[in-house]
Amino acid sequence: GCELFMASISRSAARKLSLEADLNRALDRGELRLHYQPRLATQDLQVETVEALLRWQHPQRGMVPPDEFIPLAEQSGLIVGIGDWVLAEACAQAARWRAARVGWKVAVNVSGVQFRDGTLATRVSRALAAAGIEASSLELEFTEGALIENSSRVTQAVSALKELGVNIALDDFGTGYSSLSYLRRFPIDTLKIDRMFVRDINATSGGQAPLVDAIMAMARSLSLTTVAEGVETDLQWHFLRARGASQVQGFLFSRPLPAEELALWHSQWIHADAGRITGAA
Ligand code: G
Ligand code: G
Ligand code: MN
Repeated sequence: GCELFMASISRSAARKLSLEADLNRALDRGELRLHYQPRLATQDLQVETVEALLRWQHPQRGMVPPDEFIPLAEQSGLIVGIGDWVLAEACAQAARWRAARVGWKVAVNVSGVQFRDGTLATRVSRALAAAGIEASSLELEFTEGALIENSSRVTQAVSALKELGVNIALDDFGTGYSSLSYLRRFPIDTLKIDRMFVRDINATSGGQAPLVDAIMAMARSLSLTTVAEGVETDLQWHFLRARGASQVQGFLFSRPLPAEELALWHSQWIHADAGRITGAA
């Protein structure tokens, strides 16, 4: 017999295995955190919604990026427990913001794996009740990948969430299978335009982005709220405002931050930066 060995493959497989073992304990050990990134109304650049983004502070490896550990959590099924924690934590944060008279809604990313057992709506309504917030304060972001399984279970789960009064957003729109039938099959409120398209605005000499135009026109005719992701430059922001995007999100405004830092960012924002950016238009 003959065996082929590649050190690089074996190293990445070993890292994966060890990360997976550690991820098992990360929740109990309090190593998971949520950072929050604002989504601002295009009209006045006030914060409308804040997206919760998971972070893992590994005791030896430092910050492990979600792109690396979320797929592991999905494969192992750990994402269900982690997802419950994210929901509980994000709802508790929304309750704190409400108590502080900050009316921000919170958006939570949901993995397709969290649909599998058909209990998502129950879990979500439990998280809302535990935090004492209204369903309308919560938005759930699904990727096309999460919805691709064409089963009545997925359709029912999304409808049940909608009936609770939760807002439904389609995340990373245009990057996956981009089947327009999702827009018919699911009661979607919000389209999040992937940052790949937003990047096109800067990539072309005239600052053109025909796909952004097309997505915006479609969203308008379906009365969907639009959120442009990955806004990094003034040019992108001006373009998106001219095209009537409902909300903007990206490093131009703020990176994802821990809740306390977001509060500091916000006090600066309302006093100076929002005026500077809108004024520059
Ligand atoms: O900051 P960013 O690196 O946070 O996130 C990378 C990816 O991880 C994004 O596609 C985002 O949707 C996903 N992600 C971040 N937080 C969560 C979460 O709580 N649950 C799920 N399922 N995905 C998340
Ligand atoms: O897939 P999802 O939209 O949930 O992912 C959000 C991801 O996008 C997070 O990783 C977040 O850190 C990242 N992100 C947010 N704003 C920007 C931005 O302006 N530029 C880039 N490159 N990434 C961003
Ligand atoms: Mn998202």
